[in-house]
Amino acid sequence: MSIDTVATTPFAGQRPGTSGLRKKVSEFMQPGYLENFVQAIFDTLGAVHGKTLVVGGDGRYFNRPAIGIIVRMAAAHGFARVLVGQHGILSTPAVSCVIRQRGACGGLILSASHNPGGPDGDFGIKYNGDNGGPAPETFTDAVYHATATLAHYRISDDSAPALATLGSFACDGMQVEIIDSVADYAALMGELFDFDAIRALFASGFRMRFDGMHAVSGPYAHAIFEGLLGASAGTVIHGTPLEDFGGGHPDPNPVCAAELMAIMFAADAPDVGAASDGDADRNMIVGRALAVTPSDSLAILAANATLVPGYRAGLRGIARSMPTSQAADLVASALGVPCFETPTGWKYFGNLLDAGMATLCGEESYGTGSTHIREKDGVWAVLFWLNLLAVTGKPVDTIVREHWARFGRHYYSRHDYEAVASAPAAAMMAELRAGVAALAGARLGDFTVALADDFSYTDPVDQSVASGQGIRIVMTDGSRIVLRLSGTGTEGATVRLYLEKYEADAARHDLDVQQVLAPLAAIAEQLSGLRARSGRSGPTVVT
Ligand code: G16
Repeated sequence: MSIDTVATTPFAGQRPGTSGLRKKVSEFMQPGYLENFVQAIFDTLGAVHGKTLVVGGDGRYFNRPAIGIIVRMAAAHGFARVLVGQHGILSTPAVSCVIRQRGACGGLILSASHNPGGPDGDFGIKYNGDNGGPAPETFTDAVYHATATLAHYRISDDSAPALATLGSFACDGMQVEIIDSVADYAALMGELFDFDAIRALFASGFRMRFDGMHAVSGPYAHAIFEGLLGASAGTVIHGTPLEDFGGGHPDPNPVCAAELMAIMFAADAPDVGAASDGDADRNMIVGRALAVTPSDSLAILAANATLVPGYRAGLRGIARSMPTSQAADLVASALGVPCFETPTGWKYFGNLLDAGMATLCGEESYGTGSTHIREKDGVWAVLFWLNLLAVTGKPVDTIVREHWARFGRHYYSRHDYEAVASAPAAAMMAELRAGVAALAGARLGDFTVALADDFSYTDPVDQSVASGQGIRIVMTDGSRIVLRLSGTGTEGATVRLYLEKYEADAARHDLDVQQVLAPLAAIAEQLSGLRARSGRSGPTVVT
């Protein structure tokens, strides 16, 4: 066998976004495109001799060929061992878990998360480091710079092993171990949660519907919920990963998981509904006729964490992304622990978790996680809720309403303007940025602006600064308007508008969310001209 050094030229735009490099499949499948990006990662890593790399993906179209290329490139670069999920399947949280448990130097995750798949859909790749978490911006910036000057990539001419059979194989002298996709992860879940209590809950007739959305959570959900915990067959729907996710959009929110919502709002609804996304790091929790917002879910898990074995010792702190509602802040203050506000992107939680400054993290974009790994974790969040339901004996909506009664309710919604033209979106953000500071103290409708800025974050661990992270207009009553551009889209620009209003009075906790937030939406429109500039009469998705 020999190692080929293949001449190549740089591809423009290989800059990782909020979570790795995401592009259309057609772009990724151009000869040399994936190879260049992987070469840039390996160049940035430096010496890898004797090290172990984890590789797996969410099963989307191009997952398996991509793994073959990566294995052959890893062999050419001197890795001692590559661990690959059987059939190429590893959820994002499972990769994080395997990296940590097996002492790997890092992992490559092949996923575009909730973005649609199939030949006309999206593909993505991201590198996670030895703590199991997404590489920090310093690393992804270095990778991007490396892509701009690449002249060659190195690849073995040996063939990569088939991915179907568990066991140890060789590729050009490098060991390739095909591992069970679920086992390490399921064992970790068994250490964190009271599986006996959850088993007893299901045995008592408790019913759940979990929607795998034909993405990667299916095998984990089948093995853990129906296998280990005894939930009845049929609990998991759409549980087989498909290359195109069955034509769906595997994003666990009330819009994309409409089938689950219909089940949970029907007269004979199960006790709890849940869904997870393409790579199984997101989650949505739905009670009977009540979808729990991700921001509330984080706050509720934090407030009740000591009921769960893995968190009995209490929390060191909570972290949330800036656009996520401030519900968790009130819990942190009641617990007497810090609440950190980071930019959007799970990578910003890594340092806080590594330093033991935060125990739970969460984001408005249906992501929740903890110190157990360094990624957000969809199945973990569902197990956390199941554990709470089992030990409190209360239904989901009672837990949520009791939480609001104690802490107040943060009415919250995100309005997405997807795939709008990039230039007017960028111009709108630039104008907002230029004018935002002048808004401080202004009277806007019934509100007075307390703070207005373009959010900037100084990491308390390494003092690195991330600026330009979103326009934030905070009112004196705590209400907020946030505007930022998505970093995960693959078509034009996606503008996200986040609206939040706090209501302490329990008599006012059952109002219509959009009506409560309408005055803030009107102010946002007046300040940004978003509808006119995007050429849209309203948002494409409201969650
Ligand atoms: C990624 C990031 C999250 C972020 C989300 C949305 O999630 O890991 O931190 O909240 O994208 O980002 P944006 O608003 O920039 O589109 P995932 O599940 O897509 O990997």
